[in-house]
Amino acid sequence: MPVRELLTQAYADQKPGTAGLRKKVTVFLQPHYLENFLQAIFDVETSLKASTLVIGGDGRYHNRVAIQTAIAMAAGNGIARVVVGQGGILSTPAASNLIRVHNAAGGLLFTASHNPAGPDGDFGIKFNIAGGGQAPEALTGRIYDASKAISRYRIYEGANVDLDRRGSQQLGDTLIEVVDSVDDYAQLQQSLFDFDLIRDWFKRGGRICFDAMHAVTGPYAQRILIEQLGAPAGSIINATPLEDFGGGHPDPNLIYAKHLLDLAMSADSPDLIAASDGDGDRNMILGRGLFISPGDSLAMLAAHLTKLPGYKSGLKGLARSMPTCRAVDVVAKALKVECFETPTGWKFFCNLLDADRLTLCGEESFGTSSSHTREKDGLWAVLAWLNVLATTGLSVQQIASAHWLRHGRHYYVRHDYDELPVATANTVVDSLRKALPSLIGSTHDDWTISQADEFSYTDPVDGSVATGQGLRIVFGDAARIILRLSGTGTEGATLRLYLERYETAADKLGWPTSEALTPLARIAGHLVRLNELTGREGPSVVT
Ligand code: G16
Repeated sequence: MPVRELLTQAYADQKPGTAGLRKKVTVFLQPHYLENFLQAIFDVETSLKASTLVIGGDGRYHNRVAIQTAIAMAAGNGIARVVVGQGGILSTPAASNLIRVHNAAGGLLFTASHNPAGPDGDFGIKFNIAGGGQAPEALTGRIYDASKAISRYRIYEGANVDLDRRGSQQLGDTLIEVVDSVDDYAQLQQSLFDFDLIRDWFKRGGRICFDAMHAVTGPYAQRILIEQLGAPAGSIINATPLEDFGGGHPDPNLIYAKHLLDLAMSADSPDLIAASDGDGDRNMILGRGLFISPGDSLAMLAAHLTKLPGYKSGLKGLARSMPTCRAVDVVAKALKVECFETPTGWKFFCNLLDADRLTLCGEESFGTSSSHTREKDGLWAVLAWLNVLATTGLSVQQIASAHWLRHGRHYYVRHDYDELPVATANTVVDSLRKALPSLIGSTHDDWTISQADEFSYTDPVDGSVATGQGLRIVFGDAARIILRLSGTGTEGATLRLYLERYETAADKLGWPTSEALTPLARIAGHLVRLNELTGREGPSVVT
């Protein structure tokens, strides 16, 4: 019998973080490490057996090997049907969409998102559920518990599926279908945006530079931007997906994609400059002469969204994660639609999307998406901006200036302290948590602290409660300082400090962001004492 049950011993460190299990490749190379975690998923999510499972990854080092293992284990566990992206490639939003298109019971996504790849880089697994969203915490908790108790796993021995040939193959009782990685995703985007109008915009000389960062979005951008929308051939850079992402860090922000900021500031800047990350769910947006922060991008898209074909019927609601700046709240108020503040992690939006209470949502970590899928969607955001430019006939700069004049401007920055000893990170959080009650009512410069607490969230749909979701110091509408522990690092602990300042007066809308936030950074220095308690001179990364 090719299906065998093999004995194994559990690993204790398979607790999924904000977006699945992320570890160094070397950790995943330990004997049975991947198999144990996959078996925990198959043991817990029994609905997979009679149904379809979608499998794909962002093409990073170890992707193909892991996908062969996952297919062999799906066959070993009697899954009825597996749909896998050709070459093992599926961007995260494309995989979420495929789960929906095929009415699958779930999907296995092999990615460590924006983290570097290669033999010394990172690897990861995300389990998405029926409907396409990330597994909720209760489920990942059960998978983690099962992973600690594993003593055997089931695998179809000797399987070697041809991942490059589209079509069906049989593995025991399991049907394996290799599908085009882009088709369904491109079709979905076409149903949401005015492709004719965008094509005309390119014909009239509109220019884009999209950086695929040698990661998964290359083939998606090539098909949609070049082949379907007629953007000039040179509009995509770093378009070829590479196993090590070309040695780069496919995290589109002002540090790792500084060349895009330089391009935006140059005399030859295209109208729209954009990038996506390793697995295609993040986006970065720049216009001629300016960077649009993720929170601003969310707010500006919210203000224009109903002009786009897929959203003409109106907005059900808007949402942002707690540390994301409150620009979208101002738009929601003006549009008289509900605005939700959720913990960090896309899964928190999914319940609201499934309950039809949300149309658009986003996070400060360069994630934006809508009700069309259950993951953040990098190329979707780029297409939405293109469609807004084509529909309004305005430039990014004009859209931003008019937006700030009408709604005010939220200056925003994030300071990351990476790879801290876990105990040090906990000391910083614990000492601020203790100090919070005494801060309420105190005044710093011209700002008075109106609220200081630890964010917890009661899901409006199912009533579940998420506690310990970040510490916040709120100065009314004027400013916020937020501190939270990242859930996606693979080494030590990462602390994130977020600074937000709101201005409405016309003469205060054009400051450089770093200048606008200098006083708040000084106040955060006193209150949070990050440098003092970590012994660092400053953050590792400022975005
Ligand atoms: C993941 C999650 C996002 C989250 C981000 C950052 O994104 O899907 O919801 O905002 O991590 O999380 P943290 O601040 O905890 O590191 P991705 O793109 O890494 O999958």
